[in-house]
Parts: sequence; C-alpha cells; structure tokens
Amino acid sequence: MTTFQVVAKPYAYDFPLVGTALLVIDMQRDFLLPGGFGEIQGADLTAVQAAIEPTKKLLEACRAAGVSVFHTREGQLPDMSDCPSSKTYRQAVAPGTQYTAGIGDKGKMGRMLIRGEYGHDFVDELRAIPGEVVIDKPGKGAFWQTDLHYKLKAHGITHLIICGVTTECCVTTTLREANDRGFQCCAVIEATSGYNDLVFKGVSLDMLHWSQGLFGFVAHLQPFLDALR
Ligand code: TIU
Repeated sequence: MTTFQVVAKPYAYDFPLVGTALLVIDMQRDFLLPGGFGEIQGADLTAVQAAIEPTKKLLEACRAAGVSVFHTREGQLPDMSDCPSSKTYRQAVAPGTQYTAGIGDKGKMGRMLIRGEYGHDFVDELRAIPGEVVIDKPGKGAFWQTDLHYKLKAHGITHLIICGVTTECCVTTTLREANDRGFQCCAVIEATSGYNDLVFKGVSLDMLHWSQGLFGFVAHLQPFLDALR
C-alpha cells in the first residue's frame, strides 16, 4: 500500500494514497470575490484570495496522484428552510442584525449563499471535475445536515487533507468535527485563509496542533507537493 509522509506540526503526518481525501472547503465566489457575502462581512478579500493559487496547486497534485477529492459549498435552499435560526438572526437581515444585506438577499452575483445562484458556486480556478464529490452544506461544519460522513465511509476514507476558506470558520469547524469522527486530519497552511489573517489564521491553526495534535496536524503546502509528485 502506498503511503506518504510530510513534515507537519506537532509531528510528521502519514497518509495512505488509498484512504485519503482532499477536502476543499467553500472556495465559492460569495466568499472570495467582490460583491459577495464575505465582502459584506468586512472580509479582507486579498487575504482570502491568496489561498486560491496554493489550493489549485494542491488540488492538481492530488488529482495527479489519484487522491480522492471532495469539495464543499456553504449555502441555503432558495426558501431558506434549512437555514439555522442562529444564522438567520445574525447573518441575514433580521431585527438586531449588524448587516444591511445578508444571506438570501440579492447581491451582484445573485442571491447571496443560495444554492443554484452564480455566487454560490466555486470560483473558476477550483471547479469540481467529474468523479469528485460535491457536498452542499447549510451550516459551517461540513458534517451537519449532509451525507459527507457516509460518502467518506463509502470511499474508504480515513485521512483528510483539509484546505479552503475561511480558516477561522468553516475549515476549523469541519476539521474539529472530522477529528471527533476518527479521521486523521491535516490542514494546509498556504491553502487556507480567512477574513482577518493577521489575527485569526495563525491562532486558528495553532489550536489544531497544540498539545500533541489536539485536533490534528498542520503542514505547509510544499511538502505535500513534493510527496505527491
Ligand atoms: N467567516 C465566515 O463567516 N465564513 C463563513 O460563513 N463560511 C466559511 O467559512 N466558509
């Protein structure tokens, strides 16, 4: 069985070719491009966009090596019936909200974070290709109200290489949930970013590998590119 090893924190991350999936979190126009939900949230778009090219390199290396690829998209059904009420009250326009526009409202790329809208879909650089799994999720974590766990099991996945946006939100929520489910996870530093990278990214990733890997591993991109070559 082919296995790989990359330098990581808190120690080397070993992963099998068969049994590992790359999990690309929410690389959607609404989070990454001007006029989307991220910008309305006050995002530093330059910071999140910096993850696009490294994620593309990681994705291409995984595809070439034969690593399974899963993508997620955050978004609601058009009638918003699947929107957690916590989100409705804080991230859509509701009494007391801090926003003037939010989830479900019409933006420059269609209704924000609504399935089927232009802004909800992946950025052009990171579109899924046939054979890759796309998981649509209503929440931050990719396991809640989705069949991600079952599809990972169906593919025999035990290890997850995790990247995408945002580090502080959907990436780490998903990695923490995956750890509880027994998956050995590694986040890839250059292939993730958030809305306030000066403050959030470093601490978010540090918390993952603190204390002998409380939630999992963190590694740079280059060791993955070298290992998968
Ligand atoms: N920062 C933030 O609100 N992010 C999200 O809503 N979604 C993801 O992190 N993908």
